[in-house]
Amino acid sequence: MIMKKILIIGALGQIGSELTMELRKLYGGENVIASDKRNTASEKLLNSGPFETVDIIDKNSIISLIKKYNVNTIIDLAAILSATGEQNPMLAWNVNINGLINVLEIAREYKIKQVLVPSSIAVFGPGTPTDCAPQETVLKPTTMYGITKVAGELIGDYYVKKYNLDVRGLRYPGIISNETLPGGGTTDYAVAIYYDAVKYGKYTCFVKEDTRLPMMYMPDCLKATIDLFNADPSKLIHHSDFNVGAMSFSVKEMAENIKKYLPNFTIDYKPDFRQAIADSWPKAVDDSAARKEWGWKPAYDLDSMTQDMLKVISEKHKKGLI
Ligand code: NAD
Ligand code: AKB
Repeated sequence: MIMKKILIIGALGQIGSELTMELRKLYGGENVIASDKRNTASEKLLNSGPFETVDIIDKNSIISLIKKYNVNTIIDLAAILSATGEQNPMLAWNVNINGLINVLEIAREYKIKQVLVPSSIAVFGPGTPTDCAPQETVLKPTTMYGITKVAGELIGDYYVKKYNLDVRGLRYPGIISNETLPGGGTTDYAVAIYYDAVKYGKYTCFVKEDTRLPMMYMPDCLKATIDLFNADPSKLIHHSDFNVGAMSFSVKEMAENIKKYLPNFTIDYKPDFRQAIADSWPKAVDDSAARKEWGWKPAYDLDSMTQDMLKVISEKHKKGLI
């Protein structure tokens, strides 16, 4: 078996900062090259393996890393998320689509073995059943971010069929974590609520209390990503577009769950432009294809996630880190 030499682009983001460390544990620090447009890598990341600055729009900057490190696997996490994407739609198109095309073309030209690129519940929109989005359904998103994610899935599957390139992707729900803050998405409220609950005992939410979306805790996100990454290719019917679910709750249910552990916690609501984005996404997803094709099974529910989030964030707060 050939040893994986993985290049992660967008490694300093919410998911990349944790996925990089997890993959370094599995494959060795020197075999996981972290890269990002920013050069603000943490000590932990810098001390555990290589870090390089790269702009996904600049194809040559990626090629030089492929050659320097003999890369055979690329994970593309560089993206402009839904809320920032609505402020700057052309930037979202450029990074999410032109960046991805650079990655796929390089993969084809340099005989890269595998490409992993996440999709999102943002591929859904009006016309998708709202209670539980099926794997195969109407994909007519209303955000530029969602449009780039639908196009990204289609391009990924095109490279599978046309060039026999091994491209894989999952439609992540909102990811909740406590290492790196999320970067400009609509589901960011589900992270901010825990930080503000610990720091201030109150939170002002930018979506209404009955807003219900699919969510996932970071340990499950890492597990889903690595399980799909290592899944037996002969078992995969889908490639770039797996629905993956874990939990689904309203903001009110989240707040009540937090109150179980912080009884004085209060919340109020000031919905902004992100309400319309949240309203365009389904409340839950049907992930039976992921369960069947590569054995997907989440571990965390709302209560176990809340307990862990509050424990970790409270420790950080006591140490003056947040
Ligand atoms: P993030 O915004 O936290 O991180 C993205 C990273 O990409 C940042 O570190 C940023 O500096 C980097 N980047 C931006 N432009 C770049 C460029 N031109 N060149 C190189 N790097 C660049 O995002 P994330 O939450 O870690 O998301 C990672 C992937 O997962 C994205 O494809 C996103 O669409 C997808 N996703 C995330 C979530 C979530 O809730 N976090 C949900 C669904 C899908
Ligand atoms: C966002 O809210 O934009 C992301 C996502 C669900 O893709 N967290």
